[in-house]
Amino acid sequence: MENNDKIFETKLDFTTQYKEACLLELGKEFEDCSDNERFFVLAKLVASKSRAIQATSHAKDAKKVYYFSLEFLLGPLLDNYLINLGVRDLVEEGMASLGMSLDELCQQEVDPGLGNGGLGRLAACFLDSMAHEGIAGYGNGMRYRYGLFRQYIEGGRQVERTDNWLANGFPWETRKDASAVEIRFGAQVVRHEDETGKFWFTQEGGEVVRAVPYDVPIVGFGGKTVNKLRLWSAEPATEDFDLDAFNAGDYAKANKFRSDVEAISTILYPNDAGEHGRILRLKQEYLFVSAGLQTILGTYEKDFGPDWEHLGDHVCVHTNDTHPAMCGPELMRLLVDEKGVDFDQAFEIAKKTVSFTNHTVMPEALEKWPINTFRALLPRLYMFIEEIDRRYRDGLSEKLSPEDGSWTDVLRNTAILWDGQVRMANLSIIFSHSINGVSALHSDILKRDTFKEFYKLYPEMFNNKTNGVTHRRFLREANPAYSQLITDAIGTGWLDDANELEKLVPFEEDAGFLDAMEQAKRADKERLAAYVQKVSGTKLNCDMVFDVQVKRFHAYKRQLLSVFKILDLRNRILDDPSFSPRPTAFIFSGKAAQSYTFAKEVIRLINSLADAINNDPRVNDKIQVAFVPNFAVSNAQYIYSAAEISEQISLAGTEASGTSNMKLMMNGALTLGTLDGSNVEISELVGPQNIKIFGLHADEVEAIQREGRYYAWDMYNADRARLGRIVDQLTDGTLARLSGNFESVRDHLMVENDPYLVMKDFYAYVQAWEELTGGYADRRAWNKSALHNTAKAGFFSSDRTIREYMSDIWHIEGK
Ligand code: DL6
Repeated sequence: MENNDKIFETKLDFTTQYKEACLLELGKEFEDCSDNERFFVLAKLVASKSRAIQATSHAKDAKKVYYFSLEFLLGPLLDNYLINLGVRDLVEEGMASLGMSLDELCQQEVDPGLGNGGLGRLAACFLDSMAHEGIAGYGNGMRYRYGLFRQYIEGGRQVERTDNWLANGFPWETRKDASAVEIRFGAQVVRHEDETGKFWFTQEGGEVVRAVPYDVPIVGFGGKTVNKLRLWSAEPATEDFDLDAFNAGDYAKANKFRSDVEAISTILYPNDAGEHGRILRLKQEYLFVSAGLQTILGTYEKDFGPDWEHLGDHVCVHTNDTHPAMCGPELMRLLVDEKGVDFDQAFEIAKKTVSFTNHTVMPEALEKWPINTFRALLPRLYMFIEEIDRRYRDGLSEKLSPEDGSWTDVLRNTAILWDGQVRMANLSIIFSHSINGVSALHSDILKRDTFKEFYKLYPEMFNNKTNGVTHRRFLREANPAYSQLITDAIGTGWLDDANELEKLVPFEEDAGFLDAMEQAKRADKERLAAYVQKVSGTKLNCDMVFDVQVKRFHAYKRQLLSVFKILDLRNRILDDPSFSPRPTAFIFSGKAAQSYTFAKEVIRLINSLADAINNDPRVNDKIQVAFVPNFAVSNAQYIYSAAEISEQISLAGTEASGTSNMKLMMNGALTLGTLDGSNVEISELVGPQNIKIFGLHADEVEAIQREGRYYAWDMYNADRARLGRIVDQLTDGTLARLSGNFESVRDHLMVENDPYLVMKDFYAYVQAWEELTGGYADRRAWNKSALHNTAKAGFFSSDRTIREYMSDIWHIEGK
């Protein structure tokens, strides 16, 4: 981009526009604005300039991709957009001339509370990459008033507080009242018939909600393409205020209708244990699906007229997991009821338009809704689902050969409606033309296990798209010092094309480069240590290895296995003070779902372990433990850049892909992992000398589970002195000082028979850790391996992943 194509031409141009914007936005001089106001004005200025680029980014007839996701874990945007627009240096200098540091200004930005975990962050990476690839790729999601929750640690426990992320406003969004649409719940379905016998249905009555969109610009690297993320908010569609109740002093009643409706977009993942929560969740899913599709059809009709037959040639609707599973039937409903398309044709159009990604093999995450709840809330939609399910059942017997098993057995696993439930994964598959997993191993498991009956019936629909992450955020932005080093060595081309990181390979023999890399890592470790001290009070020793496990807390991810290793090290140091493992700081971060008791107990366990170890002078010069509260995109960026070991230790066959493994390897951390998810592909790419793999393989896990012969007590009894001792320490007071023992964790292992085989993988894990850290003293060799990890990380850029979606699923060309 020439400088005069940029949003600010010179430093002076920037400061002039910025100061004017302060006056226009706030009626104040820059000097009189608070730091937060300064951030707000700058973000608004960048947003409005980005919107101007958006207006001319695509030809009218360009094929459009709509990425439907209940989560978009965006992270702070200002720094990222300045980088993508190519003006970060200029703005930094401009800010300095105004007496303020850009870094400090960026720290004013809060993480938008629009996501939760892996699938949500993946969606945000995909938005970045779609804009980078120059396609018209738009996000469609929900605008939650409150995020998941803010995590605090009190007495070692996770405490959840409201994430009021909108408290100071969100400068990136624009409310689009003119594009609001209506959504109807609980209507009466009325059948009409004319004298020729032609019939149709309408929906009458029920609760009508107004879905109002807020648009956020998505700025692609290079500043040529700006797309948008459309987020829906629920508001009452009709007069919502009960004046009589208000005048009678019943203010709650006066606002009841409004607050009932607004509840739909109040919070991400309402607790769906009870009927109320379930209805709210279903409303949320339907609202963003229907509102998004209504907009899509409106735009299409404006561009192409009512040529519905060719919708799938111009529009792709991609569904991120099962939350948007209603896209298929809702698209049919809109086409049939509102556009007059024939039922069979509408099904063909929906199938051609919609595609689906699965992100988990955990059974509890494969959504199901009680038919009664579903039908009462969405009666007309349900009619489409029921009819398609009926036709699927009808057609099945012809497709089955004798070796496929019985018709009933296949239906038991593949029908949409079964056992009083609407099964959203089956709904997604039956209404899509493509289903993909997110790593090679995961896609294989989908074919041979999770969806094996579907795979037999429709093998051509199944494909793999190994995840990726945006290296511009997770390397360039997260790790400025290392990025500068990379750019000095190989130029800036890697920002545009991550495969260029491969050009770093020759530097693996360059002692000067490796030393500089070590210095950059040291500075990143110090930056993280300062942050950890501020937020948790733990003072990390930067001479230690920084060994990191950051991700959601879940039993299958086996943070508990890390605890076992750390306790084992502690015990061995105490038993034999001459035992000298490589001094290591173990750093954890992540949230547990509010209702997931076991995962919350593991968080408490880690904090208790930190308390026991960090305060014990017999061990704390050899090991330390830190828990970083409130894991979010913003603080994750400090952690990834400072990490030296990346712990990826889920039980083989359980983690769909993982993406922290990619972010960490990019930043030169060496993976210590099982052959699970995309660790398998990382291992193939970097080679065995640059990764440490241990533990059971997925087929071995399957065999153990199939045979049912694993018995946790045998493990315990076979090694009471070491493994058994660790189990005992969960309940014998060793870790109880902060807030008591850990009976339920012990029961998970000994009563529930260690479902994620922690004890089975324990020895291999400790040995692998010792071998890996044993190599740390040879700084040259370690740094060489670390650099090799960065050099091979190009494959894990989400640009590559998106290009694969474009060519194989969406059939769309990029720039
Ligand atoms: O595909 C993104 C991400 C994977 O990397 C993780 O392995 C997987 O656990 C995660 N899944 C979710 C929740 N799934 N559901 N439903 O975020 O997806």
